[in-house]
Amino acid sequence: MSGDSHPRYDAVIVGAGFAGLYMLHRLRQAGFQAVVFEAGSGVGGTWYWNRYPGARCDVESMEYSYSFSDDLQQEWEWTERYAGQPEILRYANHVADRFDLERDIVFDTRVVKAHFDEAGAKWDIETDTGRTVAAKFCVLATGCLSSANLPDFEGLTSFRGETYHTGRWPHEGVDFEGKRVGIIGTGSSAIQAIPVIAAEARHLTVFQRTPNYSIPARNAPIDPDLVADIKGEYPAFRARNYKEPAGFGSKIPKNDQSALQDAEANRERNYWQRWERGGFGFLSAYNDLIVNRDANDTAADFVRRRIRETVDDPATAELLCPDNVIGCKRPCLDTGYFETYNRPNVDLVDVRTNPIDRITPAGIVVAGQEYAVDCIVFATGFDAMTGTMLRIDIRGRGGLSLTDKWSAGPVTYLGLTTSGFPNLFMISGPGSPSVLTNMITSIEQHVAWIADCMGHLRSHGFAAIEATPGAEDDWVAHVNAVADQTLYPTCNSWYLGKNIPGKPQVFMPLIGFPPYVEKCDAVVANGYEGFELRSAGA
Ligand code: N01
Repeated sequence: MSGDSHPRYDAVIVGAGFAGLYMLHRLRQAGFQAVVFEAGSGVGGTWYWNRYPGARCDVESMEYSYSFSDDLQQEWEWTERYAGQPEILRYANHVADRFDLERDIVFDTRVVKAHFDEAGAKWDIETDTGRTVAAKFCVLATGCLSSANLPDFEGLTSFRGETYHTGRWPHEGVDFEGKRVGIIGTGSSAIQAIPVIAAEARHLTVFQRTPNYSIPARNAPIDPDLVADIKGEYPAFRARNYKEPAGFGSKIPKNDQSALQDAEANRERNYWQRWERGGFGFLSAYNDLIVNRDANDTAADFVRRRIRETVDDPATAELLCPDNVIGCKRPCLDTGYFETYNRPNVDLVDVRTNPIDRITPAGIVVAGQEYAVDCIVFATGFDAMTGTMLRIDIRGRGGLSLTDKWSAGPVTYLGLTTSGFPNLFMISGPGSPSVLTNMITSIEQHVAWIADCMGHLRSHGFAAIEATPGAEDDWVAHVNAVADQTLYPTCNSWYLGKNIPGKPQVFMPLIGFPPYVEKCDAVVANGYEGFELRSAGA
């Protein structure tokens, strides 16, 4: 690709989710010319695609929103403690309108190639609609959970009924009334969808490979007093959240004590209070739940007892009881999930002991038995964190492909850049806290860092910035060392790539938001330490 005769921008941004929208806004404010390419027909990213029944955020509404505009955060009114997908999508559209973003977004257009032209110090970018543009910078705002994972089940294409993936849900919705539905998977998406589908369908069969812990969300109409309190001091509230390990939850009561040092009766009371409050605060009950297996067992055991108490049929309850570490796979929040198994129209099928054999024209076969269904919902997750980037043919200096560079797992500096790929930025990339935080908080921090970096290059006359291999190696070692101090690497989670056959198994996100922010700030304060800044022609 030459790109020389094609439109030339300061930056191409890939994706118009929360990351791409804010990146565009920030770059415009800084006087850069940017264009966004978006595969969907509208803004919203994750919230544009994931329209399955029951889809809802599990970070509370007053926190899962942009902080960059005080007018925006003061004026927007959330209706529930946790916003549902339609409301979050309305919010994304409101932001796009309010800041007049759509005029620089090209919809229904997927970036398929991004090649770095060393001589021209620019990225040549090609889309699936045949557009070619050039830009000094390329920003991947592609989302951590945007490449749907559809396992390669034998016979899948022979199925006569409809199939759906939670992450690619039809915009017009699906009518399950009178239908026999099969759902494969019991992750966050399924745990939200199952109670809603069960209430509508004639029959629901859940195919479960790994049982999951889930904490009640206790969703409710938003408390107007809480809204007034937060809006009375929104910037200070955001600043407190910024200091939290996951960038949210400053209102959750903390307890800097080991679970093993508390008396059993106190511990039980503590877990109960948090269970009743609902939400992620359950996992903040003690300071060692994610680092000490014995401590973790006390919380895991509490949840297993709640499952056994809730689910009437003892055999189903046992199947639903997880035996791994609580919190090392992404924790789930639910509304009536375990209760759903008491409905007469819901069955649970274990596909851990006997994996799904195949799909037939009429249903799903496990251990030689066919479960007849009219439609199948694949709640089978995503090729997380790297999948979407690697589906683009990205080539850096010397034609090095990102796929080759990351063949043993993603390698980045700060989760923002990767050496060999000058002027290429990732928002919430592997090696950054991203999926272990409130995504919008992480996105805002990355966008600000990237926009400031571009401003620095412009004002100092640099043509390119690139991570040094040494800084990158040290960073990868750091991300692994932090993970190895915890129980996170012990589960078959998508954090490790274990959900995708053949994917290299590396713990991808960095644990701990505040130290990460300090590191990013220190890198800048030390003159972009760990990066090489090049002048034109150098
Ligand atoms: O996907 P998942 P998800 N045969 O990967 C199973 C975010 N999110 O879409 O665990 C049988 O968690 C798989 O089984 P196993 C959140 O970060 C947020 O539910 O690999 N089963 C698992 O049960 C979340 O973590 C929100 O053994 C197969 C399921 O499919 C992330 O998105 C809501 C299989 C996939 O679970 C992804 O969640 C929703 C096979 N071949 C999602 N392959 C909120 O904010 C896979 N499975 C609330």
